[in-house]
Amino acid sequence: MIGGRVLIFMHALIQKFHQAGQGQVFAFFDQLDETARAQLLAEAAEIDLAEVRRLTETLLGTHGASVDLTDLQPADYERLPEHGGETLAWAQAQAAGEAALRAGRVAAFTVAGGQGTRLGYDGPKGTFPVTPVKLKPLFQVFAEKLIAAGRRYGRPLHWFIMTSHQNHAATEAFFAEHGFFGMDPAQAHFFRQGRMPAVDFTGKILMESPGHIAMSPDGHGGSLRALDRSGALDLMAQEGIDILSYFQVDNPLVRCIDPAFIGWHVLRGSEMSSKMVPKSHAGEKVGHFCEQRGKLVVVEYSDLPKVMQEEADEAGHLRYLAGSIAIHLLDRDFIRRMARGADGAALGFHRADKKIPTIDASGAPVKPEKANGVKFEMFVFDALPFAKNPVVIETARCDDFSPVKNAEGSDSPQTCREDQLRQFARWARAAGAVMPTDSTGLPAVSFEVSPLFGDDTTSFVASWKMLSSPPVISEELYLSDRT
Ligand code: UD2
Repeated sequence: MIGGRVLIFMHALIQKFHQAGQGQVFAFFDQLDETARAQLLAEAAEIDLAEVRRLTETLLGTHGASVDLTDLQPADYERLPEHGGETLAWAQAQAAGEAALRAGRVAAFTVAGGQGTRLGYDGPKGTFPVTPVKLKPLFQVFAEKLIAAGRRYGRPLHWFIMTSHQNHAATEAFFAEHGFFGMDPAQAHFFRQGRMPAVDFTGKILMESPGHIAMSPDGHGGSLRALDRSGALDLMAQEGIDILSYFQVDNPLVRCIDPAFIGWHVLRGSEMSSKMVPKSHAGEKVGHFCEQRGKLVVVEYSDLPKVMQEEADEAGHLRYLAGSIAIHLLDRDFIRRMARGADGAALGFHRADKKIPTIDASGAPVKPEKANGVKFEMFVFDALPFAKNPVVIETARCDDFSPVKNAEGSDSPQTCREDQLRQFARWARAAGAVMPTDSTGLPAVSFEVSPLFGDDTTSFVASWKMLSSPPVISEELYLSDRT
């Protein structure tokens, strides 16, 4: 039985869609059973029709050429000491970051709502087995890094994980099945990101089936709204946490908690900070840190013309060298401001033309062979121009970035496995172990180090020295938790 209030809500909602010229969403409503009707109404209620209209008006006419490239300059960044940065400033940053961590001001945040289509892996990407010996899933690598950081600074870290509608239940179940990888379950917080409807090229909302709207995740930029809506920001406030360490689910090398980075952010009074690596080649598929009329912006590789990507200075160095590897720090109050669009500070949407499975006028499924519509996504780095005192620091690629994106070739499970092996080999050599490698630093043996044994050179060497008889690394070896 449908109650009177529900009926009024239902009619009002359907009428709003008709008035907005989106009546097709309910074309098959009368043929649906009660459960399916309720589901469709719930999906429709998620949609902000005014937002869809605005996006249709602003983005659909332009065929995606909406990125403003005028007055772009390469952005400045803090160089590592080995590339000319000031050793003292880095040491001060390290100390300030450690103090913030000891004071419990920092939490970790992973965006894990993407669909991992390029990898061709069925399941939440964070469950992908990634390490060279133990085949630990990505989520376990991050969990252990966070436990290690919690022990080091005497403050267990909270970890926020953004999922999508599609992978939320599977992600939560995976953590439960694996005992949260040793983390206190009370420290791990999962929430779903928002969704946006896909539209055809005239702005009509597409249906995936007669009872379902074609909805898709609203991009990692949707994380700012989702952090607010889910109560994550309130929890941070309660716990005295004001800085969020943001990273992507696809990168097991990331230093989830990096004291020097945190220190730069704190000492500069920055509201949002980012890490860069010098691009490996002109066309590397990363964003470009640029300055535009006094603001820091990131221009995605697909939006920066090839001539600019390849532009070099007199010495032959790439001008647009600073690649964004999607590692950021964000202040809690800044996230809230962006999420609520306070003072006009709000993320814009990008359009992506896609083949979107839909239905025809009779309700029969249509599998398009070319792009038939548009998905709308927000990007988190678009928050940078709104941030006060944003700072970009350089990081060593080999210690922070080796993502798993493609099934084969670059950024694949194999390149990532090899980069992990090289890192473990560097640490072992720094501790004095004999470790034969090839000219790229790749060891001949399979060797894996638990983050609980060591997660950087200093912690590895300290643990190694405490071993009563350090092993000879001549065959497959796994160094587990020292405690
Ligand atoms: C991203 C950056 C690129 C570079 C690169 C580094 C964009 C547009 N580009 O490229 O500049 O920094 O990463 O690896 O971001 N995600 C969600 N919800 C969504 C969409 C994505 O949580 O709706 C997550 C996803 O799970 C992943 C991350 O965001 O952790 C990156 O997503 P991607 O794989 O689409 O980004 P990519 O590789 O195109």
